[in-house]
Amino acid sequence: MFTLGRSSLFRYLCLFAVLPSSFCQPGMGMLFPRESSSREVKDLSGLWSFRADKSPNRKQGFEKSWYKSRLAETGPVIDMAVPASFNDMTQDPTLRDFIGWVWYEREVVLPSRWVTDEGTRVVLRVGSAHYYSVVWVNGVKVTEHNGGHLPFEAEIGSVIREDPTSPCRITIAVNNTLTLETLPPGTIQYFNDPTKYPDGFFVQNINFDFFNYAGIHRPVLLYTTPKAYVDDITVVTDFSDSTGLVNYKISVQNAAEATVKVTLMDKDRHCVASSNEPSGVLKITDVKLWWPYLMHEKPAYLYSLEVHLMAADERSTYTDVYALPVGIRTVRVTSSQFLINNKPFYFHGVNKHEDSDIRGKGFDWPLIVKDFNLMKWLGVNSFRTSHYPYAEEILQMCDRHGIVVIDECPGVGIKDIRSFGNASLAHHLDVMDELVQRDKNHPSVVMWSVANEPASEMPPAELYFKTLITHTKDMDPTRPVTYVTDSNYARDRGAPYVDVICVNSYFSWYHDPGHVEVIPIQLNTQFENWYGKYQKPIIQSEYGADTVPGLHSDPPMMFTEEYQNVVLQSYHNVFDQKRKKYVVGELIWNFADFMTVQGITRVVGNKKGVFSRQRQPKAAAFILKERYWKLANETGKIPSWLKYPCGL
Ligand code: GCB
Repeated sequence: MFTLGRSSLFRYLCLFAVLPSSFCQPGMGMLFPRESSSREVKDLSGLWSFRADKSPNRKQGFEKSWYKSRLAETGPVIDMAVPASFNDMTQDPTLRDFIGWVWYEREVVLPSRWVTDEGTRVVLRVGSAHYYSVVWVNGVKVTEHNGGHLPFEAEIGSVIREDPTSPCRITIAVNNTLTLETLPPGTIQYFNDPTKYPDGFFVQNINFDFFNYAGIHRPVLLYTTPKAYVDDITVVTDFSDSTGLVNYKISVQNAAEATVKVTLMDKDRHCVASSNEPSGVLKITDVKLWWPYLMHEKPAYLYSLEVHLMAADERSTYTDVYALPVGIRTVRVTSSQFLINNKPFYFHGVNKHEDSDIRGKGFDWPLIVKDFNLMKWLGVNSFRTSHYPYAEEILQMCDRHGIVVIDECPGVGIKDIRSFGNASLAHHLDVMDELVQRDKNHPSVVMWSVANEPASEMPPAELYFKTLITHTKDMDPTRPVTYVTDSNYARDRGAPYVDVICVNSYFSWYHDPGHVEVIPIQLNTQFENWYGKYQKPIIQSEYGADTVPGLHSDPPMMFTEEYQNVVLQSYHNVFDQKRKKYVVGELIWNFADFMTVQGITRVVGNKKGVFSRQRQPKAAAFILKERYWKLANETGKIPSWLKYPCGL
């Protein structure tokens, strides 16, 4: 372990090599804010003031500079929970379906040291806000962000120091309008016929099947670091026989001179490797690998990479400490297998949504804990973050529990040819950069998904996906890249570039409704065609049937629990033939029922969950549970202590 008093600092600085100047790259890091001996975190979850800008052009807030004074002084405000979607919080239908700018405000009292100590950076971090955000502190704009599912930050030290006596007033304006260039895309359509529509009537058209919940969806945090600080850590792991290898790279900001000490600790807090270099390879003898849940007796082993920075500038010296959980594992793909730690891995999992009653897409610990318990009960070893990046805290849970993740960006509903243009591609590349930057160090993340069901048959899709996938692989050569297709194998233009074919199909539902007898033939044809053309491993990334809990019929009819059962079983029979060959996974659509826009095919939301929206099982949950535990027995190793899969 590595602790130093101030007195030994100078000696310490001399002991370690001074870092080369190339070591200090422009600040690009997005390390998750963690408390340490040098960092404090203040969570601003709770009640914020809220005001939707219902002016006809939705711009009154900007025209009247609502950020300049307290929001309550600009007009009526209501209490709003953060994090949460605002849509389902009130009885006001115009707020539920509101499109445009909404304004949030919170006043925070800061510890005086944060305000007075020039050697402390104070950072404001928004976990996510959907979709476009502008942020002010005490009336001064500190940042804006384009995109609804990833974090963004601003250093606010200089602003709060302007008037150390005033409280820190944070104003965040969020706009949920989607355009052809947002991810997901959408368009606004006005209806001007006064014989049919009220004045100013418009709708937002989307091509994706979930409600466009909006607001501040994830925690807003304030955190501190010393002025010179650990800005980023990149870890890539490998192993050879029983030796684990951790390739690491640390970047530091604001340090004229800096030294680092890097220590890898095991679970018992024993140091297993260390270094004084900003980048290098740590070697771990008798390594304990990170294994997925149900694949090993002791899954999800995490080491802790502890980075201790000692830095100085002309004014002062700084110490920064950051601890990153590290799981040592490899991922590789052959023409017919998905390998984790060189062993074939079969995805038996779910597709999820961040979605629940009242909260919408708001981050909620009780819901997360419940969902992980349900997933473990089901025997799930993996999920896809359909159709956007999930909260970092969820990925941390996956790291800790061994749940494997296909990490999907919000490229869903790209159906309009105008969304394949340069501006869209540029934004999509930026979002992939942000996603990889945020999630690169999670052992649970084994694959990037750059999109879901784009119109991949359109001619511009080829260059679009070639660019997107090549770029993602350049950023992270260690993970396979895919996008999820529902296109015909012969017309799909992106498949040549992916590492794994992910296919969605809904036989006997959207095609041949009511005819479950077509499933064996059509599913078999689907697999043979894709494999025949591409010789790449295939994941059935969606399949399922809408089911209203409590509806029954025998013989089975659509929307009943019996029908969902038969659809699942018919798919499973084919999976069992193909998984011995090249099918490497099956992900049910969906883990739980979720909210969608209103429409004639949705009865208060999509009902393809094996759990209801309130997380109660439908009959299909028991079929899936039996199957997943059987698969785990066949393809993995159920830990002997896990006789009754329940509590975390
Ligand atoms: C799909 C989509 C998913 C939908 C699902 C359905 O192919 O990827 O977002 O919710 O089908 O139920 O229609």
